[in-house]
Amino acid sequence: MDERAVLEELKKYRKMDLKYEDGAILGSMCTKPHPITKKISDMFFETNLGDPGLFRGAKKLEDEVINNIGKFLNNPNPFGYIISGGTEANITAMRAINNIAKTKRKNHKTTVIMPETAHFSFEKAREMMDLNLITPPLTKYYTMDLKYINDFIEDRNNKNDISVDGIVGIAGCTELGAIDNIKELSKIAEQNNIFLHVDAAFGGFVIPFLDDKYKLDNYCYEFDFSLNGVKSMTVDPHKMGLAPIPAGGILFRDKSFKKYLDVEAPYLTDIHQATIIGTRSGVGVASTWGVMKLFGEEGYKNLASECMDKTHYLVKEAKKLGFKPVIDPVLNIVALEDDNPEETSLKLRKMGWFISICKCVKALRIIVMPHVEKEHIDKFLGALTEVKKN
Ligand code: EBR
Repeated sequence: MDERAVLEELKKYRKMDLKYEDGAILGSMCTKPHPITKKISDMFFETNLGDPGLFRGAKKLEDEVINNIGKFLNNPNPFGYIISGGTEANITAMRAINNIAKTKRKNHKTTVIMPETAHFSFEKAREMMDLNLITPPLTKYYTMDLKYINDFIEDRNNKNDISVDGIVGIAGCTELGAIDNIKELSKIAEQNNIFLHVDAAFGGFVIPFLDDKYKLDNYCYEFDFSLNGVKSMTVDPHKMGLAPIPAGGILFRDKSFKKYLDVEAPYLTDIHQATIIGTRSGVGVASTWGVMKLFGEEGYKNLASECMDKTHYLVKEAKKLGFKPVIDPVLNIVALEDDNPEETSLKLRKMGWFISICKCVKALRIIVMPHVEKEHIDKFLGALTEVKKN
């Protein structure tokens, strides 16, 4: 095939894809990347951070991006990487917890407490590392029950039983946007010398920029490295950071955690490699750097406010039509109660609307990403009303 024919053929496939700007994608945490990232992707498309000595500029950018993200997460001295996504970031944190646990005790199954609302990437980590996952009950706000955790740890300590190695708190859970009480989890983690990982894959680029007027009394919005117990955090530029895929982020409190991730990599320019993925593109790094410089704090604040305003609009209009949100919106995620979410979402899909459903509660889930406009919300609610009538 000649070049023109190849491109023409590819266009046919691309046409089959949904487009964010059409507003039918209502269940995704990704969105249309900022336009500047097209030019940046072009500039960095052949870079490979798997061998950083060859791409020193891209590597320097990665260090700068990690520092820049660290700044808005109150960590002046972070260590980390821009990797393939939140899945890899969470598995990386579990690797660190598992390897730290192994230095302390042999023949011990690494035990990690995390909520039922945790993303399924932790299930992959459990399977890979044979972790023992403990899931405390949820409060009515869909956060982890702190009393259960305290009692569980105390009970283990009293019995001199296998101790807890890690706790995972979620800052913006996938299904509902709820934020665990990271401040209290941090205290528990510090008191008991437990590693606390925060999954802020979604919330990491929202919560720091959230105006106080959107904050609810029932949640604690402190979630970052200013809390001493927090040792690592997932924060994804390819979600609310407007970077193109792949750009997930993993940050550790400092470089002392690197040794728990490093494997020897004798044939590379750097003789150790800490990331799970070997060969990895520098596009996400450079794009994240670019959007963050262009947008600045002000830009992300405006973005968070716009999404939250549209979220409240959706809830208000949905209520008028008789739909009930599971919780008041904590972030730009809405879950509407539904007696048969599987069936409703399938019917909506047939009408061209792509929402998702919750697992922890019977509900339809809508993520009000930057590409979702009020006119899309109106049309969607019209379609939902029609589906529920029939
Ligand atoms: C949702 C990702 C998603 C994206 C879903 C697009 C549907 C789409 N969530 O069409 C948390 C709190 C998440 C999450 C993904 C991940 C994994 C980790 N933590 O590997 O980048 O909500 O998909 O992130 P990933």
